[in-house]
Amino acid sequence: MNKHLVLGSMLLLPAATLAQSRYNIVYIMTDDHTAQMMSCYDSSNVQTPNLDRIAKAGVRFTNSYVANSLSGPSRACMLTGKHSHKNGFTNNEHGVFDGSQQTMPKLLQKAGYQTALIGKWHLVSRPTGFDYFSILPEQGNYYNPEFISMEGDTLSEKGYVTNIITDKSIDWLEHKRDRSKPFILFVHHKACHRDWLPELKYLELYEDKTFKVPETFYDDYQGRLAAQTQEMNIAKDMDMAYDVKVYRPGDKSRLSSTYHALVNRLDSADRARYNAFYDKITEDFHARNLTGKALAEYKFQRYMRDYAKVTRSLDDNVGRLLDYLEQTGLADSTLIVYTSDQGFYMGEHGWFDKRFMYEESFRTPLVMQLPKGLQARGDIAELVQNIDYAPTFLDLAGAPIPDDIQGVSLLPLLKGKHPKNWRKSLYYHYYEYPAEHAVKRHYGVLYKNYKLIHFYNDIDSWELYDLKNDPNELHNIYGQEGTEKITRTLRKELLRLQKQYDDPIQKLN
Ligand code: SGN
Ligand code: CA
Repeated sequence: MNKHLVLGSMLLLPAATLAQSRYNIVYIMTDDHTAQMMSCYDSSNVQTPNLDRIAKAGVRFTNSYVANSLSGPSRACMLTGKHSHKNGFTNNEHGVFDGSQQTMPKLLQKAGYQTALIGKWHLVSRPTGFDYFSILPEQGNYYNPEFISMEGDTLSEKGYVTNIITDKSIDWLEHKRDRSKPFILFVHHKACHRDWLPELKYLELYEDKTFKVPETFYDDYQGRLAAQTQEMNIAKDMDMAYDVKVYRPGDKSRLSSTYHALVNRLDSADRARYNAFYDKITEDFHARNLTGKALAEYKFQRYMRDYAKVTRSLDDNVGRLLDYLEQTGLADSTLIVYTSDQGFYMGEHGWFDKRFMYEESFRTPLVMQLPKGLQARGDIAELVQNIDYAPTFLDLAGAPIPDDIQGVSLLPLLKGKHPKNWRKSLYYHYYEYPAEHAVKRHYGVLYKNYKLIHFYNDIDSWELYDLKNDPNELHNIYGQEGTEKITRTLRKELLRLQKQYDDPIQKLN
C-alpha cells in the first residue's frame, strides 16, 4: 500500500476506533470465590449486591471455565493466554513462573499501557511486565498482612487484607498512575481463600442463618475412582481448629498451630474480640456432643458462615472501588472485570476446595461492566475460558494478538455479537498430584452437554457424564452400553484439542 493510502485510511478512522485504544481495564480477581456464593449466579446462599451491580450494568457469562482449577496455574493461564503445558506453570507445589516469557501485561506495555498489580500473585518469581506492583507473599494473610514492594521490601500493613488491597488500588488510581496513559490495574484479592478468617466487624454476620445442605453432600462416589481417594471432604478432612475454628487447649488437631499463628497476627484487643466470639462457638459445640451426620453438617454450617462473612467484606470493597470508578468518571472508559481464579465446592459432593474438572470447580464466575461503546448487556452463554482474558484485553487495547496465544478474544461477544463459529468445546488439564487434597491428575473435554475425563498417573480411569440428565455428575456412564457413539465423538474431540493446543498427548487407550 502506498504512503498516501495509509495516511488516507488513518484519517478515515472513525472517532470510536481512536477512543477505543484508550480504554482502561480494571481486572478484579478473587481467590476461590465461587458462583454459588455470588447472588447474580445463585441467590440461595448470600447476597452480593455490589458484585451483582457489575452484572446488572454489563454482562454475566453463564458458561465461564478455567483451564486448570488451581491458583498459580490459573494466574499463569490468564497472564499468558496459554494452557498450563505451554506457560510452564502446571502446579503450585513446584511451579516457578518463567517471567521472561511473553505475557499480556508486557504486550499491553508495548501498546502504551500502564500496568499495575495489587494483591495476590502466587507465581513465586518476581512479577515482570508491571510498572507498579504491591503483592502478597505467597498466599498472604487476612490479618495485618505483609506486602512485597517493587523495591523488594516486605512491609506489614495494619488491618484486613481485602480493605487494604482496595485502599492500595484506589490510591494507585488516584495518586500513582500516569494520567496521560491508559491503564490496566489487576486487583487480585486473597478472599475467599481458606481458612476464611472474617473481618472482625462481621464476626456475628450470618450466625442466624442455616445454609441449605447440598443434595450431593452425602455422595458415596460410586463409579468414580478418583473421587474415592480425595482428601477434601468436609466431614473427614476439614480441620476442627484451622477450618472450623473450634478449639480448646489440648484438642487434637493437625493444623491447630497454623491456626493460632494466623489468629495471633491480630493485635491483642482484636485478638480478644476474635477469641471471645469463637470461644463461645467452641463451648456451644462441646455442649452438643455431635457425631456422624450431625457433626458433618455442623462443620458445613460453620464453613458456610465464615466463607459468607469473608465474601461480605469482598462485596463491600468491590462496591467501594466501583463507586470510585463511577464518581471519577473512569467507569465510562473502563472495562471492569470480576472473576475468580477458579470455582469452589460449597459442600457439593461433601467437599471444600477445587481441582476437579467437575462443574463447581471447573466453572468460575465472570461478570463485566462495559465502557461506553461496547453494547452487549445481559447473559452471554458462549463457552469461555480464562485463557481468553489476555487476548480480550489486548484486543480491547487495539494491540495485536500474537499467534501463539491459545485463548480467543471475547471482544466480539462484548460488542453484542454471537459469532457462528464460536468454540464448541473446552479443554482442561490438572497436574498437582501427589499433593494436598489428593486429587489425581486428569485431563478432559467438555463438549455438547457431555464431559469426558481421564484420570491418570497412578490410576487409569475414565469418566463420562451426560450433563443434561445428570448435572450433578453422580453417574459415570463411561463404558456403559449405548454410550459407544458419544464416547467416540468425545475422544475424537479430546484428541483434536490436544493436537490444537499441542499438549503432549496422553495415550488414549
Ligand atoms: C493451601 C490450602 C489448600 C489449598 C491450596 C491451594 N491449604 O495449600 O487447602 O488447596 O492452598 O489453593 S492451607 O492449609 O494452607 O490453607 S490455591 O487457591 O492457592 O490454589
Ligand atoms: Ca484459588
